[in-house]
Amino acid sequence: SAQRSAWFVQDRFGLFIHWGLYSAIARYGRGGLAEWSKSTDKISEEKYQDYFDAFDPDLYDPRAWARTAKQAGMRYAVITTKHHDGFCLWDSALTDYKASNTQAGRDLLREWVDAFRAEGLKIGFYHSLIDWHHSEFTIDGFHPRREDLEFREREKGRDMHKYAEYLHGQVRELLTGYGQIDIMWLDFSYTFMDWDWAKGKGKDDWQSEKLVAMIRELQPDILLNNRLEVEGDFQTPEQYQPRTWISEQGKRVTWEVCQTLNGSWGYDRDNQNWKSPDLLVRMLIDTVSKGGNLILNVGPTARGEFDPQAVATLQALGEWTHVHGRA
Ligand code: FUL
Repeated sequence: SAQRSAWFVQDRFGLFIHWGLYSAIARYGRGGLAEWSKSTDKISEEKYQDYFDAFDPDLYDPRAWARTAKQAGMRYAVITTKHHDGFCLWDSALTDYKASNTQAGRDLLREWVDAFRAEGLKIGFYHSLIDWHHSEFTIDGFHPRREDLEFREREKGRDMHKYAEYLHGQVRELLTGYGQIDIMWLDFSYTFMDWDWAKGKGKDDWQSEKLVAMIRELQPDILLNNRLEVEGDFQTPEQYQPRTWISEQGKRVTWEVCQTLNGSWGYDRDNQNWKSPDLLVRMLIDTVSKGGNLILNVGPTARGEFDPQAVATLQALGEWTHVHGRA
Protein backbone atom coordinates (compact mmCIF):
# COMPACT_ATOMS: atom_id res chain seq x y z
CA SER A 1 0.00 0.00 0.00
CA ALA A 2 1.01 3.62 -0.51
CA GLN A 3 1.13 4.17 3.23
CA ARG A 4 3.38 1.19 3.82
CA SER A 5 5.80 2.21 1.11
CA ALA A 6 5.98 5.93 1.97
CA TRP A 7 9.47 5.71 3.50
CA PHE A 8 10.67 3.48 0.68
CA VAL A 9 9.87 5.85 -2.17
CA GLN A 10 11.39 8.67 -0.13
CA ASP A 11 14.62 6.80 0.59
CA ARG A 12 15.18 5.64 -3.00
CA PHE A 13 18.66 4.17 -2.73
CA GLY A 14 19.68 0.95 -0.99
CA LEU A 15 22.46 -1.61 -0.64
CA PHE A 16 22.03 -5.26 -1.59
CA ILE A 17 24.45 -7.78 -0.08
CA HIS A 18 24.98 -11.30 -1.42
CA TRP A 19 27.17 -13.20 1.01
CA GLY A 20 27.49 -16.92 1.60
CA LEU A 21 29.54 -20.01 0.79
CA TYR A 22 29.67 -19.07 -2.92
CA SER A 23 31.75 -16.06 -1.82
CA ALA A 24 34.50 -18.58 -1.14
CA ILE A 25 34.22 -20.04 -4.64
CA ALA A 26 34.51 -16.51 -6.00
CA ARG A 27 34.00 -17.41 -9.62
CA TYR A 28 31.23 -17.08 -12.15
CA GLY A 29 28.20 -19.33 -12.49
CA ARG A 30 25.06 -19.08 -14.65
CA GLY A 31 25.19 -15.99 -16.83
CA GLY A 32 28.18 -14.68 -14.86
CA LEU A 33 26.46 -15.06 -11.50
CA ALA A 34 28.94 -16.38 -8.92
CA GLU A 35 26.20 -17.33 -6.44
CA TRP A 36 24.87 -19.81 -9.01
CA SER A 37 28.10 -21.88 -9.19
CA LYS A 38 26.72 -24.88 -7.35
CA SER A 39 24.01 -25.26 -9.98
CA THR A 40 25.99 -24.24 -13.06
CA ASP A 41 29.02 -26.37 -12.28
CA LYS A 42 26.86 -29.19 -10.85
CA ILE A 43 28.93 -29.21 -7.70
CA SER A 44 28.27 -32.20 -5.47
CA GLU A 45 27.25 -31.89 -1.84
CA GLU A 46 30.60 -33.43 -0.80
CA LYS A 47 32.59 -30.90 -2.79
CA TYR A 48 30.47 -27.97 -1.68
CA GLN A 49 31.12 -29.06 1.89
CA ASP A 50 34.74 -27.92 1.36
CA TYR A 51 33.51 -24.34 1.16
CA PHE A 52 31.47 -24.79 4.31
CA ASP A 53 34.53 -26.16 6.10
CA ALA A 54 36.73 -23.36 4.80
CA PHE A 55 34.28 -20.55 5.56
CA ASP A 56 36.05 -18.30 8.05
CA PRO A 57 35.04 -14.63 7.82
CA ASP A 58 37.83 -13.37 10.05
CA LEU A 59 37.67 -9.84 8.62
CA TYR A 60 33.89 -9.47 8.95
CA ASP A 61 33.11 -5.99 10.26
CA PRO A 62 29.47 -5.14 9.52
CA ARG A 63 29.88 -1.73 11.12
CA ALA A 64 32.38 -0.85 8.40
CA TRP A 65 29.92 -2.11 5.76
CA ALA A 66 27.16 -0.01 7.31
CA ARG A 67 29.34 3.12 7.38
CA THR A 68 30.29 2.59 3.76
CA ALA A 69 26.62 2.27 2.78
CA LYS A 70 25.60 5.28 4.83
CA GLN A 71 28.23 7.57 3.41
CA ALA A 72 27.31 6.44 -0.13
CA GLY A 73 23.87 7.94 0.50
CA MET A 74 22.11 4.60 0.84
CA ARG A 75 19.20 4.56 3.26
CA TYR A 76 18.41 0.87 3.52
CA ALA A 77 20.09 -2.49 3.05
CA VAL A 78 18.99 -6.01 2.22
CA ILE A 79 21.15 -9.08 2.93
CA THR A 80 20.94 -12.73 1.86
CA THR A 81 19.83 -14.64 4.96
CA LYS A 82 19.87 -17.73 2.72
CA HIS A 83 20.60 -17.94 -1.00
CA HIS A 84 19.79 -20.81 -3.38
CA ASP A 85 22.60 -23.00 -2.00
CA GLY A 86 20.68 -23.22 1.28
CA PHE A 87 23.43 -21.90 3.56
CA CYS A 88 22.04 -19.76 6.40
CA LEU A 89 23.79 -16.74 7.87
CA TRP A 90 21.82 -16.93 11.11
CA ASP A 91 21.63 -19.49 13.89
CA SER A 92 18.48 -21.23 12.69
CA ALA A 93 17.07 -23.94 14.96
CA LEU A 94 15.78 -25.76 11.87
CA THR A 95 19.07 -26.66 10.21
CA ASP A 96 22.73 -27.42 10.86
CA TYR A 97 23.66 -25.77 7.59
CA LYS A 98 24.45 -22.38 9.07
CA ALA A 99 27.19 -19.89 9.85
CA SER A 100 27.20 -20.74 13.54
CA ASN A 101 28.47 -24.24 12.62
CA THR A 102 31.33 -22.91 10.51
CA GLN A 103 34.54 -21.43 11.83
CA ALA A 104 32.58 -18.19 12.30
CA GLY A 105 30.91 -19.96 15.23
CA ARG A 106 28.15 -17.36 15.64
CA ASP A 107 25.06 -15.73 14.21
CA LEU A 108 26.45 -13.39 11.55
CA LEU A 109 23.06 -11.92 10.77
CA ARG A 110 22.50 -10.53 14.24
CA GLU A 111 25.70 -8.49 14.06
CA TRP A 112 24.70 -7.26 10.63
CA VAL A 113 21.25 -6.17 11.80
CA ASP A 114 22.68 -4.37 14.82
CA ALA A 115 25.35 -2.61 12.77
CA PHE A 116 23.02 -1.35 10.05
CA ARG A 117 20.39 -0.22 12.52
CA ALA A 118 23.05 1.64 14.46
CA GLU A 119 23.80 3.68 11.31
CA GLY A 120 20.11 4.48 10.96
CA LEU A 121 19.52 2.35 7.88
CA LYS A 122 16.34 0.41 7.32
CA ILE A 123 16.91 -3.32 6.94
CA GLY A 124 15.65 -6.15 4.84
CA PHE A 125 16.13 -9.86 4.31
CA TYR A 126 16.61 -11.55 0.96
CA HIS A 127 15.52 -15.15 1.44
CA SER A 128 15.69 -17.83 -1.23
CA LEU A 129 12.53 -19.78 -1.94
CA ILE A 130 14.54 -22.44 -3.71
CA ASP A 131 17.10 -24.57 -1.90
CA TRP A 132 19.78 -26.86 -3.37
CA HIS A 133 20.75 -28.31 -0.02
CA HIS A 134 17.46 -29.28 1.59
CA SER A 135 16.68 -32.99 1.41
CA GLU A 136 13.01 -32.48 0.49
CA PHE A 137 13.53 -29.87 -2.20
CA THR A 138 12.57 -31.21 -5.60
CA ILE A 139 15.34 -32.01 -8.10
CA ASP A 140 14.30 -29.54 -10.76
CA GLY A 141 16.10 -28.30 -13.86
CA PHE A 142 18.43 -26.08 -11.83
CA HIS A 143 19.29 -28.57 -9.11
CA PRO A 144 23.05 -29.35 -8.95
CA ARG A 145 22.31 -33.12 -9.16
CA ARG A 146 19.79 -32.87 -12.03
CA GLU A 147 21.90 -35.07 -14.33
CA ASP A 148 22.58 -37.79 -11.78
CA LEU A 149 19.90 -40.30 -12.78
CA GLU A 150 20.66 -42.75 -10.02
CA PHE A 151 20.36 -40.01 -7.45
CA ARG A 152 17.10 -38.79 -8.94
CA GLU A 153 15.65 -42.26 -8.80
CA ARG A 154 16.70 -42.69 -5.19
CA GLU A 155 15.29 -39.27 -4.26
CA LYS A 156 12.02 -39.36 -6.11
CA GLY A 157 10.03 -39.42 -2.88
CA ARG A 158 10.99 -35.86 -2.01
CA ASP A 159 8.09 -33.92 -0.52
CA MET A 160 7.84 -30.22 -1.30
CA HIS A 161 5.24 -29.73 1.39
CA LYS A 162 7.83 -30.69 3.95
CA TYR A 163 10.21 -28.22 2.36
CA ALA A 164 7.50 -25.54 2.53
CA GLU A 165 7.17 -26.18 6.25
CA TYR A 166 10.89 -25.60 6.63
CA LEU A 167 10.67 -22.44 4.54
CA HIS A 168 7.80 -21.06 6.59
CA GLY A 169 9.50 -21.99 9.83
CA GLN A 170 12.67 -20.16 8.84
CA VAL A 171 10.82 -17.06 7.71
CA ARG A 172 9.06 -17.10 11.07
CA GLU A 173 12.42 -17.21 12.86
CA LEU A 174 13.70 -14.31 10.81
CA LEU A 175 10.63 -12.19 11.42
CA THR A 176 10.39 -12.88 15.14
CA GLY A 177 14.03 -12.92 16.23
CA TYR A 178 15.42 -9.62 14.94
CA GLY A 179 12.94 -6.88 15.81
CA GLN A 180 11.28 -4.82 13.11
CA ILE A 181 12.24 -5.86 9.59
CA ASP A 182 11.46 -3.33 6.90
CA ILE A 183 11.72 -5.41 3.72
CA MET A 184 11.20 -9.07 2.87
CA TRP A 185 12.78 -9.94 -0.48
CA LEU A 186 11.80 -13.47 -1.46
CA ASP A 187 13.39 -15.04 -4.53
CA PHE A 188 12.98 -16.47 -7.04
CA SER A 189 10.04 -16.83 -9.39
CA TYR A 190 9.64 -19.51 -12.06
CA THR A 191 6.86 -17.47 -13.67
CA PHE A 192 9.07 -16.00 -16.36
CA MET A 193 10.85 -19.22 -17.31
CA ASP A 194 10.16 -20.79 -20.67
CA TRP A 195 11.07 -24.37 -19.88
CA ASP A 196 8.42 -27.03 -19.57
CA TRP A 197 9.70 -28.28 -16.25
CA ALA A 198 9.27 -24.84 -14.76
CA LYS A 199 5.65 -24.40 -15.80
CA GLY A 200 3.26 -24.11 -12.90
CA LYS A 201 6.04 -24.27 -10.32
CA GLY A 202 6.07 -21.84 -7.46
CA LYS A 203 2.90 -20.83 -5.73
CA ASP A 204 1.95 -24.28 -4.52
CA ASP A 205 5.55 -25.26 -3.75
CA TRP A 206 5.99 -22.29 -1.45
CA GLN A 207 2.41 -22.31 -0.18
CA SER A 208 2.61 -18.66 -1.12
CA GLU A 209 -0.70 -17.44 0.20
CA LYS A 210 -0.15 -18.93 3.60
CA LEU A 211 3.39 -17.62 3.65
CA VAL A 212 2.30 -14.08 2.83
CA ALA A 213 -0.45 -14.19 5.45
CA MET A 214 2.13 -15.19 8.07
CA ILE A 215 4.55 -12.46 6.99
CA ARG A 216 1.83 -9.81 7.18
CA GLU A 217 0.74 -11.03 10.56
CA LEU A 218 4.24 -11.07 12.06
CA GLN A 219 5.39 -7.78 10.52
CA PRO A 220 2.38 -5.67 9.47
CA ASP A 221 4.53 -2.81 8.14
CA ILE A 222 6.97 -4.90 6.14
CA LEU A 223 7.39 -4.33 2.41
CA LEU A 224 7.22 -7.49 0.38
CA ASN A 225 8.57 -7.91 -3.14
CA ASN A 226 6.69 -9.57 -5.99
CA ARG A 227 8.48 -12.85 -6.58
CA LEU A 228 6.16 -15.44 -5.11
CA GLU A 229 3.20 -15.20 -7.45
CA VAL A 230 1.16 -13.32 -4.90
CA GLU A 231 0.76 -9.57 -5.10
CA GLY A 232 3.58 -7.76 -3.35
CA ASP A 233 4.35 -4.14 -2.50
CA PHE A 234 6.92 -3.52 -5.20
CA GLN A 235 8.21 -4.86 -8.49
CA THR A 236 11.76 -6.04 -8.99
CA PRO A 237 13.31 -5.52 -12.44
CA GLU A 238 16.74 -7.13 -12.40
CA GLN A 239 19.89 -5.92 -14.13
CA TYR A 240 18.10 -3.67 -16.64
CA GLN A 241 16.78 -0.12 -16.48
CA PRO A 242 13.02 0.05 -17.20
CA ARG A 243 12.23 2.42 -20.04
CA THR A 244 9.38 4.14 -18.26
CA TRP A 245 7.69 4.26 -14.87
CA ILE A 246 6.38 0.70 -14.46
CA SER A 247 2.60 0.51 -14.56
CA GLU A 248 -0.03 -2.15 -14.29
CA GLN A 249 -3.45 -1.67 -15.87
CA GLY A 250 -2.54 1.93 -16.53
CA LYS A 251 -1.59 2.61 -12.92
CA ARG A 252 1.93 3.51 -11.87
CA VAL A 253 3.34 1.10 -9.31
CA THR A 254 6.15 1.04 -6.78
CA TRP A 255 9.31 -0.56 -8.11
CA GLU A 256 12.93 -1.18 -7.24
CA VAL A 257 15.53 -2.08 -9.81
CA CYS A 258 18.36 -4.29 -8.53
CA GLN A 259 21.74 -3.79 -10.13
CA THR A 260 25.23 -5.19 -9.67
CA LEU A 261 28.60 -3.44 -9.65
CA ASN A 262 30.14 -5.92 -12.11
CA GLY A 263 27.43 -8.29 -13.35
CA SER A 264 27.68 -10.81 -10.51
CA TRP A 265 25.80 -10.75 -7.18
CA GLY A 266 28.18 -13.04 -5.36
CA TYR A 267 31.87 -12.12 -5.08
CA ASP A 268 33.66 -12.99 -8.33
CA ARG A 269 37.36 -12.46 -7.80
CA ASP A 270 38.52 -12.18 -11.40
CA ASN A 271 35.61 -10.14 -12.69
CA GLN A 272 36.87 -6.64 -13.45
CA ASN A 273 33.80 -5.56 -15.36
CA TRP A 274 33.12 -2.70 -12.95
CA LYS A 275 30.53 -0.07 -13.72
CA SER A 276 31.99 3.39 -13.28
CA PRO A 277 30.65 5.74 -10.59
CA ASP A 278 29.62 8.04 -13.43
CA LEU A 279 27.45 5.32 -14.99
CA LEU A 280 25.99 4.43 -11.60
CA VAL A 281 25.04 8.04 -10.87
CA ARG A 282 23.28 8.15 -14.22
CA MET A 283 21.47 4.93 -13.35
CA LEU A 284 20.36 6.37 -10.03
CA ILE A 285 19.04 9.51 -11.70
CA ASP A 286 17.39 7.47 -14.44
CA THR A 287 15.69 5.27 -11.85
CA VAL A 288 14.44 8.04 -9.60
CA SER A 289 13.22 10.10 -12.53
CA LYS A 290 10.94 7.18 -13.44
CA GLY A 291 9.60 6.81 -9.92
CA GLY A 292 11.77 3.85 -8.94
CA ASN A 293 14.27 2.80 -6.30
CA LEU A 294 17.77 1.54 -6.96
CA ILE A 295 19.27 -1.21 -4.85
CA LEU A 296 22.93 -1.66 -5.68
CA ASN A 297 24.76 -4.84 -4.81
CA VAL A 298 28.06 -5.63 -3.15
CA GLY A 299 29.26 -9.22 -2.90
CA PRO A 300 31.70 -9.31 0.02
CA THR A 301 34.60 -11.77 0.07
CA ALA A 302 34.39 -14.97 2.11
CA ARG A 303 36.68 -13.35 4.67
CA GLY A 304 34.06 -10.66 5.09
CA GLU A 305 35.44 -7.67 3.26
CA PHE A 306 34.08 -5.42 0.54
CA ASP A 307 36.35 -5.48 -2.49
CA PRO A 308 38.47 -2.26 -2.56
CA GLN A 309 36.93 -1.39 -5.91
CA ALA A 310 33.44 -1.63 -4.42
CA VAL A 311 34.48 0.62 -1.55
CA ALA A 312 35.99 3.17 -3.93
CA THR A 313 32.87 3.15 -6.09
CA LEU A 314 30.54 3.65 -3.12
CA GLN A 315 32.77 6.45 -1.87
CA ALA A 316 32.52 8.20 -5.21
CA LEU A 317 28.73 7.80 -5.17
CA GLY A 318 28.74 9.40 -1.72
CA GLU A 319 30.47 12.47 -3.08
CA TRP A 320 27.62 12.90 -5.53
CA THR A 321 24.74 12.11 -3.17
CA HIS A 322 26.08 14.47 -0.54
CA VAL A 323 26.04 17.39 -2.94
CA HIS A 324 22.77 16.51 -4.66
CA GLY A 325 20.83 14.55 -2.05
CA ARG A 326 18.23 15.85 0.33
CA ALA A 327 19.36 16.46 3.89
C1 FUL B 1 17.93 -13.72 -8.89
C2 FUL B 1 18.82 -14.76 -8.24
O1 FUL B 1 18.75 -15.99 -8.92
C3 FUL B 1 20.20 -14.17 -8.29
O2 FUL B 1 21.16 -15.07 -7.84
C4 FUL B 1 20.19 -12.90 -7.44
O3 FUL B 1 19.96 -13.22 -6.10
C5 FUL B 1 19.13 -11.93 -7.95
C6 FUL B 1 18.97 -10.70 -7.10
O4 FUL B 1 17.89 -12.59 -8.03
O5 FUL B 1 16.72 -14.18 -9.20
